[in-house]
Amino acid sequence: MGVVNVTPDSFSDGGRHFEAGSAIDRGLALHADGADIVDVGGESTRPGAARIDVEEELRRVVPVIRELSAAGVTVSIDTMRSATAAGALDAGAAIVNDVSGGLADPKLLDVVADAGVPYVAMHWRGPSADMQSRASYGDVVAEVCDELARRLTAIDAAGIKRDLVVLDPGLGFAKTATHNWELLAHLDRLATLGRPILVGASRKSFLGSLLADGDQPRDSDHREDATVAITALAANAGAWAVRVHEARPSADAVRVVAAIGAAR
Ligand code: PMM
Repeated sequence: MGVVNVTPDSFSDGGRHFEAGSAIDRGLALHADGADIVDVGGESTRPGAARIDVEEELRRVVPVIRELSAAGVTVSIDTMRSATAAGALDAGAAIVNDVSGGLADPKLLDVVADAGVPYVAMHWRGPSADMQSRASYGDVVAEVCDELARRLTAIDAAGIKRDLVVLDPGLGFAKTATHNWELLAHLDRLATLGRPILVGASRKSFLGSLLADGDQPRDSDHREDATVAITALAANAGAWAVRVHEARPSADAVRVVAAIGAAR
């Protein structure tokens, strides 16, 4: 899954694809580089981010989704809002990627149920503005599994077919670096929920901390090799997809893992 953030302020690619034309070009390039899905988002979820209104979110994503889906790209819409999900599906999006797992806007689950499309439910504890204050766990893997299991119950109740649901541990969302590493080390336990797993580690700040030079975190443009290492390990652990800013290196890593798997 390749990322196109049509935002002025996302932490790693904010501002680079804020004009529809450049966002469309980026989506086409990700697709050509091996992304099976292009994830289009109009609202930044970086820690501390403020919300934008729904009209602005739609204004950002709809033209991009329309062009990419017309060009044959499978598009997911990255949104927490039912109205944005509905507008994006009308414009041709095929998947809804909801970082709130249906918690931010419960009507979003109804939109997904009516459309009968695949749904990515991410682990989330609250809005980005103050989410890091919720990064408190006894056993992070057990609690993320429990909270995702509760989301599955709500998703079932909304009438979304189980076999259309993908789960995501939500790295960096109400999680410290230690929490992220614990979750990556135990993807097998997340898989016991019985659904495919999406991993979104690409360029996140825990990689900047890992690769820091003294107390200077590695900047987000130089976290790609570490991102690809996670792609290989996640693929080897059976992840369904990784959400990444550069498609080619991760697509290559997935092919390496598949070749070794086939030889095994
Ligand atoms: N991370 C971000 C945005 N959307 N969606 C899913 N499913 N999983 C994630 O980990 C995730 C996401 C934030 O990263 P970005 O600012 O680079 O898009």
